[in-house]
Amino acid sequence: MKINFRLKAFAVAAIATLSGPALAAMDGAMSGNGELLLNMRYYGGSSATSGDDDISGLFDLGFKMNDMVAANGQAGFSKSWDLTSGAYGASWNQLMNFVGPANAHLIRFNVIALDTTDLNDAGGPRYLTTANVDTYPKLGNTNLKGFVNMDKYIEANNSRGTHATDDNGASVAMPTDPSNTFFGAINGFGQGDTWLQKTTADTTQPLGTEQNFWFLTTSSTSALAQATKTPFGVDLNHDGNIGEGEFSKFKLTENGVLTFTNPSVSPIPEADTWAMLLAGLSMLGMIVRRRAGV
Ligand SMILES: [Ca+2]
Ligand SMILES: [Ca+2]
Ligand SMILES: [Ca+2]
Repeated sequence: MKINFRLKAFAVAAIATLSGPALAAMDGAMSGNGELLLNMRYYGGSSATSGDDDISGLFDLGFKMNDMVAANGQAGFSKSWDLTSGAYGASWNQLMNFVGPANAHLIRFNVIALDTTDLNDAGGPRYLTTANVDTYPKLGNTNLKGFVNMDKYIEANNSRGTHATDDNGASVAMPTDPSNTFFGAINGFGQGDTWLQKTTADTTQPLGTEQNFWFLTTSSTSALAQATKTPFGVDLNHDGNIGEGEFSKFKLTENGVLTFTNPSVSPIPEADTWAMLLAGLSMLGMIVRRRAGV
């Protein structure tokens, strides 16, 4: 499939060259290696799309899916983003001022990355998403392939806000903005929280929440089989699973700081390490005693 992928990448590059300088700064699903994208959304009142009290924001984090996947399992790996300045600042301020301090705790966020190339191959389509569950709920390969329409939201936003002028920019949208730009009505129906009702888990949480992060891909070409769902984390106790205290975390604060953190190895030796140390010491003692002829 490597050759196939290269051909596809070449075709994409050729098209971009033909159509002049590309404004698109967010790498979406067709890039084969999408960037991490932060979504924020606030729905006022009882409707996500009416009342003129709804807003969403989309921030291009400028970090690629493949780099993120490579960092999975690396103890102590972390990254952080300041959303209050540079190409992000205007969108951050617009969204926070619109919502107001009293309702800031109702803003929800998720982080995603998309790759839909080789859609019909096992392990072809790949997605990263926050989902604050320790065990991912049932998710079939068919549902996962349905994530494909999430890319319409990225395409629709790629010429808006500072995405148009900066490698890693930001934009905000309201229900009155062009179709698909608003997180609450992507592709004209449903909402972004559950990726058009396909993720089977809620991928957004309120600001301040430490969210788990997941790598999702198709397990096989069987439509009915369960998708492969891999949590980001570090297997600190080497039991082959990511359990309590071992999950990587995405967190966005009301101050505009987004962090991703892998758990790090504890500097304090664990019980079995102490036991080994003691065993070593007592063995040394025996050797010393034997040499001394005690
Ligand atoms: Ca509303
Ligand atoms: Ca970018
Ligand atoms: Ca473990």
